[in-house]
Amino acid sequence: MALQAALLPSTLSSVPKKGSLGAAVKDTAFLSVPQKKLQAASLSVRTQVATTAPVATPGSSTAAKDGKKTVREGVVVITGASSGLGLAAAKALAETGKWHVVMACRDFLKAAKAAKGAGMADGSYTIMHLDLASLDSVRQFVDNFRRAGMPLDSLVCNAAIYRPTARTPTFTADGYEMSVGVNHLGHFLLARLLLDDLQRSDYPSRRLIILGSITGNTNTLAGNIPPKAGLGDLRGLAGGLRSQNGSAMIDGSESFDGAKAYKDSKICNMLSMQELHRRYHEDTGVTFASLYPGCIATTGLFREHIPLFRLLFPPFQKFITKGFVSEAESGKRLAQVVSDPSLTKSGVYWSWNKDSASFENQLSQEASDPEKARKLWEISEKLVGLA
Ligand code: LMG
Ligand code: NDP
Ligand code: PMR
Repeated sequence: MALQAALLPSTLSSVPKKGSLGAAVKDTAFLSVPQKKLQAASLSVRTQVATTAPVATPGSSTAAKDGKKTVREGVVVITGASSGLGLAAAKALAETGKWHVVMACRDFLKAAKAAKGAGMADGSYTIMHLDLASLDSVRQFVDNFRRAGMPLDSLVCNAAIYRPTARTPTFTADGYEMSVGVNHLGHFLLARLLLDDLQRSDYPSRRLIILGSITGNTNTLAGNIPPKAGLGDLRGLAGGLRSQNGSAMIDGSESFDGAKAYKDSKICNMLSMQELHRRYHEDTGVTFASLYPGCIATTGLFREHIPLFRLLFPPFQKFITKGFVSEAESGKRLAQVVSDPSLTKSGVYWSWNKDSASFENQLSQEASDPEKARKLWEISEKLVGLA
């Protein structure tokens, strides 16, 4: 991690100055990073990652020569863009030429390889280090992002881990159970901090998107496959999700279940999106959304599942449940939630039907319980040091 963090400024320094953007870049804050440090670091990764500052200063974007308003290139931050859905969405957005993608990833070199492997054009993305298993890293990411001088027009909280067979918990740097720590708490802090940046953006439609899932919703068949999600009265979370003198499970149960911890974290994601909507949509105009992109049975999410599962799960979803979607298709769906002008409604949990048309889906009772959302918000604020 230290190596990746050290490499970070180099991506900023190796910006190819394309066309008029180059001049704009000079005015932005990010060149205020000490030059010596930049030069030293840039040598090592210049060939791996090329980045470009996508826009001039915020607010300078809409005047065109013919008097018509044109929308400037947007900037979207996607967490966990080094594989699966995040990578596919990063590619889909970058390919439109309308978005510069900030890939917020824990493994810098893996992300660089993934972007190249996916054929993403140099200059269409920037990789920045973010390890959601550390609240310090989240804060550092926010600092680094701000120092880079880019506006923030859309944030996608996509990264996740799933530990389906784990019977004992592992913990984040801050001592919280890993699945909820990464999938919910890390993103909760990130979203809260970057909300200011979204608010400052002059982009026509600013969005904050948090991935949900069908398996966290008990109003579906998939949500009824054991172990079922359920936050109970949040006593385990309130106790700090630690094993000693408490529980690593949100509902306070004594035994740890990695599959349930993941599904619980997805309820947290969906509740957080709605609480953000209630607290901030009206005042900020930011659109808050969640989604179930379909069952992307081939991603790295299942890397820790037993081999038999990994073998049978894709054909099972393809031919039996018909819930399967390819990574490319799921990437298009997420890209739609980021940028489609028709998906501006806030507080919505999006899903897609058999014809790949988006619709507003219903969340389970628990995943839409405002009282639980408020309680979750208050406890999470304490755990991440915001209250
Ligand atoms: C559990 O294990 C862990 O134990 C638990 O701790 C937790 O981690 C949990 O939620 C996570 O996972 C996972 C899994 C092991 O256990 C189960 O899911 C139990 C159910 C398995 C029973 C399968 C019954 C299937 C019923 C579907 C209907 C079948 C009809 C078959 C007809 C065939 C038609 C040609 O399970 C596994 O490892 C494998 C589970 C994978 C999904 C089940 C796949 C079953 C069918 C296989 C079909 C293959 C597709 C062929 C497609 C041909 C199409 C023409
Ligand atoms: P992948 O495992 O392919 O991608 C997850 C990403 O999260 C990876 O880039 C991974 O990084 C990153 N990540 C994991 N831990 C951390 C961390 N501590 N800090 C920063 N990044 C981290 O899974 P998917 O693409 O399938 O999942 C993406 C999202 O989609 C998740 O939110 C998941 O819940 C959701 N989802 C997935 C479904 C599916 O069927 N696959 C269905 C419904 C929702 P690295 O590459 O370094 O491992
Ligand atoms: Mg599930 C009816 C359709 C359906 C859908 C859309 C999913 C999605 N699943 C469905 C049905 C079933 N699944 C059935 C009938 C079974 C029993 C065989 C089943 C089993 C199953 C397992 C063991 N399914 C799983 C697992 C996992 O380990 C995955 C999981 O729970 O991850 C948390 C999973 C999933 N099924 C899905 C989706 C989208 C997942 C994984 C991803 C997620 O929610 O993020």
